[in-house]
Amino acid sequence: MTGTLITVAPTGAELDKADHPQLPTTLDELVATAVDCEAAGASLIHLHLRDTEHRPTLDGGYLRAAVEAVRETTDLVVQLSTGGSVHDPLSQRLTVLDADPDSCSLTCGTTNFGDDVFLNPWGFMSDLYVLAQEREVVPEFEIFDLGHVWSMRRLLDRHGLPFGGRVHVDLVTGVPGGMPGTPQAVMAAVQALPPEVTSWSATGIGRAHLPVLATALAAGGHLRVGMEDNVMYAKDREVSGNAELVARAATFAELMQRPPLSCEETRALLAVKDRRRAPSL
Ligand code: KMH
Ligand code: ZN
Repeated sequence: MTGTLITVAPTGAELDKADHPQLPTTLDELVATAVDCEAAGASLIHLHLRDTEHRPTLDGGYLRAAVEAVRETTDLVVQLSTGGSVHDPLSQRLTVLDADPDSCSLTCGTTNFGDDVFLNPWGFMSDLYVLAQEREVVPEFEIFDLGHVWSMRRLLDRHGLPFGGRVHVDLVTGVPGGMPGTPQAVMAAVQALPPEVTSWSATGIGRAHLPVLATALAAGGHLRVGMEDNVMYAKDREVSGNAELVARAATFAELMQRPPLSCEETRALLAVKDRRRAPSL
């Protein structure tokens, strides 16, 4: 069994800065979070951007600035969300790849998302997948429900393997409308994954956070943590920041004899293209 890829999803598109002042929403806060989380054991960062009013944005200027700043200050694999917020139009979600990330999320189907709908019709998934192949960006297949596994199968059948040839899946459990954050749901999805899958991680939203983390570690999966998915460290105690969640995940991983992967190991695991600037002599 290998070490553990720890992804941090520090911000998301759903929480309000006013309710969670420690949520990293400015570029400076994002960079500081990225640096702290890398030191704590993360090797991949899943980014959503916020504008000057701390509202979710897919504006290319914000996306590019964040990709460049995180790449400049850390060795983390930089993944941009193409999910955005439930209010973002599909056409704008496709423009995310213009910011030249190492990786992008690719959700494998429409799902109810609380009172909203997170829209991912087949045509959008298919266009995004082919665009990622053309731009040499490694997709992370986001599975919110069991049926999404079959949509991923359909993408692979129709378009072949992603750039780099590795197939990395993230099971997002506990969204109201998706599969529950239980060991049983995680294992049902894992057992349904096609043979092309080379690695998988899992996250549990809210109180599913720890049970899903423990299940993934025990079953040979990798971890995703962060304030996008969970803001509670314990009952009645909110997290001080993202690094605290990464540090706890790293401790669990160490205890399970699957220590955190370095950024270089994660780059190899996912076969991302190296877009970092060569150091000047
Ligand atoms: N914010 C959610 C509607 C992704 O990043 O690709 C979608 C999401 C998934 O967070
Ligand atoms: Zn996201």
